[in-house]
Amino acid sequence: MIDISTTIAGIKLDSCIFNASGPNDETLPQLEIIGKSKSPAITMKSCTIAFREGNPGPRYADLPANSSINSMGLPNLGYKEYIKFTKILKKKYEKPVVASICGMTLEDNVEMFKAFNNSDVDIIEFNPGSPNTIGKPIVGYNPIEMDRLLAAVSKICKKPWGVKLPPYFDFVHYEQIAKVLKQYPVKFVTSINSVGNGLVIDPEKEAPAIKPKGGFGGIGGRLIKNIALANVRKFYLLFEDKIQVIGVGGAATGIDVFEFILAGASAVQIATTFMQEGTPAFPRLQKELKDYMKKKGYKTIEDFRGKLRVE
Ligand code: RRO
Repeated sequence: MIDISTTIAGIKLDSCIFNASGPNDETLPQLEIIGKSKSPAITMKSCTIAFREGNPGPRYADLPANSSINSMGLPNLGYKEYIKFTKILKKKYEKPVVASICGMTLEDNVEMFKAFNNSDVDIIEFNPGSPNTIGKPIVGYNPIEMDRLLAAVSKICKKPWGVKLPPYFDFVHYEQIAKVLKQYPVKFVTSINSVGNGLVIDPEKEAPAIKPKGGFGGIGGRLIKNIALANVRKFYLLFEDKIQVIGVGGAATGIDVFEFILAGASAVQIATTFMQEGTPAFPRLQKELKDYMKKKGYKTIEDFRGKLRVE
């Protein structure tokens, strides 16, 4: 028997492959589809204090080779709805529910974290890194601001929580952010958010593929897999397993998932793959991962997690 279960922030997941916050997890019917699927957890769209329409469309485009660009602009129903949804989801589906909090200000984040303490949510992913909120910088690139936010949140949050990070490219930046994160009771990081402010051009139309922000948007999927793997690996090494790493960014096959785990990930989320393939992606990736593990002679993900052979 090959066991691909994992434990994130002390919460057991039957499989290490679940949905990322973002695609098709904004409304209750969408979340119920995830509830009924083979995803071992239900992750919800990042929420704000109040309902947000998001950016004008088109705001998402598929790109060739399992990739994507988006500038959704944080469309969501407001956090109170997600607290209600969690109650319903927990009753109907026996799986952990993951909330994603993405407040516009420190005060907003404090209000939401307080409210989620008294909810049925199992895990909270704090998302200070959206690349698409017009007029807002990617907070994850500012260690001073991150420190201020994490100090406030850690005083309040009673649930197991972690931080969704934007991609880093320079070793100095990894070290700066890891130093901040290590000071707080952060159980995991989720790496990476989309690669911010890419540009996709349609040469026929001589226009960008999406409308908001003059066409600039977050790149996701296979195009960013190697950046995601590097981020997982670097944080795995810097945290020495004291803070877990959830990998996300371009996992489209079970072998991709294997690579993320080899780099050090304790679980892998899917975003573009889920967007493009829907719920059949979960059993497919599970089977592909199990088949590859069998071929390699591994029985659990701990047999090879982090054990990238580096000379
Ligand atoms: O809603 C979005 O535009 C969005 C968010 Br909050 C995020 O964290 N990452 C992303 O690619 N898009």
